[in-house]
Amino acid sequence: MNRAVLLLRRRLLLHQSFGVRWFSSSSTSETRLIRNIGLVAHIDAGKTTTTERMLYYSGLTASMGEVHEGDTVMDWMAAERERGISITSAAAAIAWRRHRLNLLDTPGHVDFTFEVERSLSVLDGAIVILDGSAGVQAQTLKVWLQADRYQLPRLLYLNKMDKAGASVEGCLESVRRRLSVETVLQLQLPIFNEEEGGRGGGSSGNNHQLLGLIDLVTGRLFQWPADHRLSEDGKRFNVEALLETENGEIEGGSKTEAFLEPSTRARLTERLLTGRERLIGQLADADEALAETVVLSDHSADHLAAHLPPPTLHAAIRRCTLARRAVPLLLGSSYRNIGVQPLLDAVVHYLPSPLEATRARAVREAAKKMMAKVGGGEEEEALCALAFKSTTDRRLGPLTYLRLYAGRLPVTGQTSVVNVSRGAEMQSSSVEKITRVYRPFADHFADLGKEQQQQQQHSNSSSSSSSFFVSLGDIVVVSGLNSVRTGDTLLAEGAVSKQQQSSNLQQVPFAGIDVPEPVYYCALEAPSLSKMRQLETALEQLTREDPSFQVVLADGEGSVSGSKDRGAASANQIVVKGMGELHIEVGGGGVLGGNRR
Ligand SMILES: Nc1nc2c(ncn2[C@@H]2O[C@H](COP(=O)(O)OP(=O)(O)OP(=O)(O)O)[C@@H](O)[C@H]2O)c(=O)[nH]1
Ligand SMILES: [Mg+2]
Repeated sequence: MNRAVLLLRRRLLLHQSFGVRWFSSSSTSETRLIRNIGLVAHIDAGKTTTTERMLYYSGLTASMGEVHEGDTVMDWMAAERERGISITSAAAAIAWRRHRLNLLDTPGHVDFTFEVERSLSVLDGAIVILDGSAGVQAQTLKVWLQADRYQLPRLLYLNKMDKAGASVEGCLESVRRRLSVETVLQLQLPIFNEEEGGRGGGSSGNNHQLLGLIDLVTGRLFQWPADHRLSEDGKRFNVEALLETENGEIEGGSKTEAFLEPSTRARLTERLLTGRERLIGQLADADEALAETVVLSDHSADHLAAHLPPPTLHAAIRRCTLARRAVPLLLGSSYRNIGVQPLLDAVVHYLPSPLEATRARAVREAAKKMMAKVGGGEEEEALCALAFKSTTDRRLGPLTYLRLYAGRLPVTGQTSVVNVSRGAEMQSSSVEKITRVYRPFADHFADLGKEQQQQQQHSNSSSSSSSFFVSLGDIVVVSGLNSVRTGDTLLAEGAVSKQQQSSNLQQVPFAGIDVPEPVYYCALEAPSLSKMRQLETALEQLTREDPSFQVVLADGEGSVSGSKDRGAASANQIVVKGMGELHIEVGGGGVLGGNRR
């Protein structure tokens, strides 16, 4: 392991209790506290930069990674660091406000669209990031439509608000026009230095320096000190309440007493009230319960803007977001460390738990119905999981990423599962054993079974190890499933009768991932026949890990492994299909190096 990787490891603060404190025998109480969220956007909008801040502010990392420094946790592959772009979706779990956020940082480049697709297929909500100076771009539209297909509630985050050309109005206009979103709920106003009058900010002579945000829901101003040492890289910021409303706790706020000049305070409060009045009007149009509150209140719009309590607005925004009647919009500059904590708060407040997500609920119901039909006689709700990614870790071997749609998964012992998508194909048996369960942190995996045993030894607990489970709705990585491929559905062995295990079962409705058709082809030639087998094995692994990468023999026959009977002229030729030149180049990596023509 090289020095840079060791340093990176040190930055990751995987304290032992992180995973274990989430287990219990209750199947749904933890599920309510889970948010499975993807960051999706056009290339370079700032997904990885934002995710790095999320890891840091949640306490998972001791320092922040930067894409241009090549030291991020999420862009961990050598090719990602060299090129400064994300190539695979990286997963990491963080704790925020007593919730667990399973984050998937997806790539924005069009060639890696399958990474977005497989991520969205298992998520319950998304943060769509825009470059505040560019608005909606080609790939923004693409990921938006993908999220529509999976019925995902989402937040919009206008990043890069520090750039000179950034404009909230311009972005709002392009969101309405290009994404056809009727109701965008702007929840914050940006504060730039030309209007700043407090003592906490700095002045650089640059007229477009983003200093902070006004939160229209809670009526507070958040201001980040310009000196990043004072702000501990954005961890600490000043908070001033502009309205006399009941507010909840503030995560990361360091100073809550008044720090603004009276005239600045009056001007910002005026802006807040105008924004709040507009927000309440939009919510009253989109949400019946809030409309009723407004109608019954007997107060003027001005009065309501100043006095409507934040929890009433929170609840209305949440209802509208979950029902996909509206999309909340937040602002910031992740690179300048401004706005990420309020974005995390918004994830907890407005995006659904697995119990509330439309698609996840439908899959769970369908899985329960299917298990009732093929019944192995399990009384409790049995495990149903979707495999959405396979990878090979140098240390741990083949790993499978799972999203649990029904039941729960023990973290110790072995769990036998039936691969219902591949029952007929698998010659010996469709049953495989999950041997270990991990929580992913990009390319690092925390063994939950080991953590649980250590914790038990520590506390001298007498409770049986089998009472620790990964909850319904969670996302984990497991080992032991060597035949499982992306998109396969797994059911607990006990939920499927012996007879049914060897027959061809149907997929659980809604669980599955669409693989896009390849659009770019290239021919490969092994340098010699003896190298051919090596090349085929490497390509086999590649297609298993990335199904949008296909391999066809030059004579047009089937898969790599079916390559026996070829004419002498094409004996060492293979056609590789992918989503674009970059996909083939990085997907092949060392495997294809120099062989492309
Ligand atoms: N000025 C400014 N630059 C930013 C901001 N956020 C990110 N960047 C820069 O934008 C570039 C791209 O950032 P990334 O975080 O890699 O973007 P991404 O969306 O993850 O990119 P892909 O994964 O490759 O699609 C980097 O150079 C960042 O430093 C911001 O708020 N302001
Ligand atoms: Mg990225």
